[in-house]
Amino acid sequence: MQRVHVIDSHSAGEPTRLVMDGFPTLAGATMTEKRDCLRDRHDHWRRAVMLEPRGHDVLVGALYCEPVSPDATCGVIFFNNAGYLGMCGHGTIGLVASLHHLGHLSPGDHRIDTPVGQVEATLHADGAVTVRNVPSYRYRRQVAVEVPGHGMVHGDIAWGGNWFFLVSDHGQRIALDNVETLTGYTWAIRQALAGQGFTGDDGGEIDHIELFADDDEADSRNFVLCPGKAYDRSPCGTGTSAKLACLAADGKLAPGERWRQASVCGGLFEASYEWQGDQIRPSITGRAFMSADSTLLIDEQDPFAWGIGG
Ligand code: PYC
Repeated sequence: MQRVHVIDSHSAGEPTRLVMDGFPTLAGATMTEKRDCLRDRHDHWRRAVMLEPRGHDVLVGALYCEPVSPDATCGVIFFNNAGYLGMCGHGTIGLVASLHHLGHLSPGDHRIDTPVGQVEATLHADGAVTVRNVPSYRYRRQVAVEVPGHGMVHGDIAWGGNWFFLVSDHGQRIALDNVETLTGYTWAIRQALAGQGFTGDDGGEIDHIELFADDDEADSRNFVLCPGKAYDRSPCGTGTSAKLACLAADGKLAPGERWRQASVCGGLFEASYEWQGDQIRPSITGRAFMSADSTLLIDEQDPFAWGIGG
């Protein structure tokens, strides 16, 4: 029997499963090498904790790692039902709150190594967490994509730790009772982007699609489709970073000015940015709540020990 110690939490409704112990030791001197080792040699461990019968499509996994930088508190590798994420904002908030819950981390500033660079996280005295994300930027503005069944859709391509396609002029109703339609619409956009050869400037797949609408209480409400076809219950930390990069590039939000991003579920992240050269450093603040401290059991006799599908 294999045992995996996990802490489950959610940040503005989006779940994070933090793997503390039980995964194989990963080879590599950088977080990218460690992520590649997990993906190429041990991916069945991701599937075991993310997929049914132990996991589900909405869950994001965070593997707690030793840091690779001398000044970092820890490292982390994020993944989901479909594969690996570069960074994850809600997941970093969950990671920090979970480590605090375990007594591994105190309020204050911490550096965390990820495969796409080091981020900074501040655990505040009231339990809120601010993540100072990796440098973010808009790559292309108002790209036109022909989406079968929907006609021409225009959106920005931006990096916030993952690649996003951000659409404001979509004519869709962003509401919880409309998520099936929104999922179909954004999935069609994602397939059209891939089919027509649109990528990030590093050739990376644009695997997050983000729709925006006005909101009565926040500056904006979003719907974010994640790579495995689940939608983000939170406002999405990396998606909010991509949004800030577009707002900054358009001169619509000043450095230090607050942006309140609501999700389709009504959860909220507060954000702001500072310039770093021609890119921005976004800061995203939110809270996570603990939902379980468990030991997952993986029985080699179980035909579904390593997950269903994936
Ligand atoms: O918060 O960055 C985020 C995120 C990415 C995918 C799901 N949540």
